[in-house]
Amino acid sequence: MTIYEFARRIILEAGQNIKDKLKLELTIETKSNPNDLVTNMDKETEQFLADKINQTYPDHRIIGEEGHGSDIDTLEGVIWIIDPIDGTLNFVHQQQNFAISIGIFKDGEKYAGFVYDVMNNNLYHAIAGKGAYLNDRQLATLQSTELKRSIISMNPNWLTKDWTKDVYSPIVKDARSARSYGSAALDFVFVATGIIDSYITLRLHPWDFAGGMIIAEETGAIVSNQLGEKLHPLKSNSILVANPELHHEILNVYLMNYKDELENLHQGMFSSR
Ligand code: 2AM
Ligand code: CA
Ligand code: CA
Ligand code: CA
Repeated sequence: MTIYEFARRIILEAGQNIKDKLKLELTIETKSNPNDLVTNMDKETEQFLADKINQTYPDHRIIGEEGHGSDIDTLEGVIWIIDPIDGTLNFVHQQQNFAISIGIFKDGEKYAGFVYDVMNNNLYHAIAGKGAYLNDRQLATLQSTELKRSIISMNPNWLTKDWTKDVYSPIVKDARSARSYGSAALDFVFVATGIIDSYITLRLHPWDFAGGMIIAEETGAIVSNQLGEKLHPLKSNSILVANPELHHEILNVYLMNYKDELENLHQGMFSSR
């Protein structure tokens, strides 16, 4: 079995575990603020995946949102970057619209990405260089779109803060429409399938973007930070993902008007993971 086949098997098992336990009562704790939640399912799912990986590949390394690999700062060998539940608020409030995300890197190179929309039984997956799939269907290369004919995804919170509303409201204003799904991993794969044309957000961690980035890039999406720079698999960053023409338009016609402000923001926000 390849690492890809193994990953596909355990992410489906992890999703089944979540479905099996959905009726049980959750233990919910807060993290950085009262709206930043973590449940026992987040922790149990990360531990389930880590145990499986450790049993089969003891030399692989694991980074997860809920605590695995917080000391990892180099890229050699095989690294699994895991978000056990992306969209925890959706999980708690809706019991849907969340995903398990896994990105696998070999010596710093993309190897495979998985985003599993558990409640819809939709597994988005890709091996780098071999195309992206939704279940058994290969995803088409993205068509170019202009902003005025595009649907973008953005958390409306960015439009409520004095220091970000000037940057982002012109983009929302000029787009055909905007959406907010509450799961970064799903936003990436929605760009990959063409459900949305761009996803724009100011702060993601490696586990939020690792799997989705690998899938989206296989459909021709451009994934960068909001200064147009490549993402590092171990570093938090801002995100701009879109088809190539739209990525160029949003970056150059909109974000670069706020280049100095965005540069200052990045210097302040991303000194650590
Ligand atoms: P999570 O559900 O795994 O925490 C929701 O707006 C999206 O942003 C989700 O993908 C969520 O991931 C992520 N997110 C939520 N809170 C965050 C925070 N404090 N910092 C960075 N990403 C966050
Ligand atoms: Ca979280
Ligand atoms: Ca996440
Ligand atoms: Ca999470």
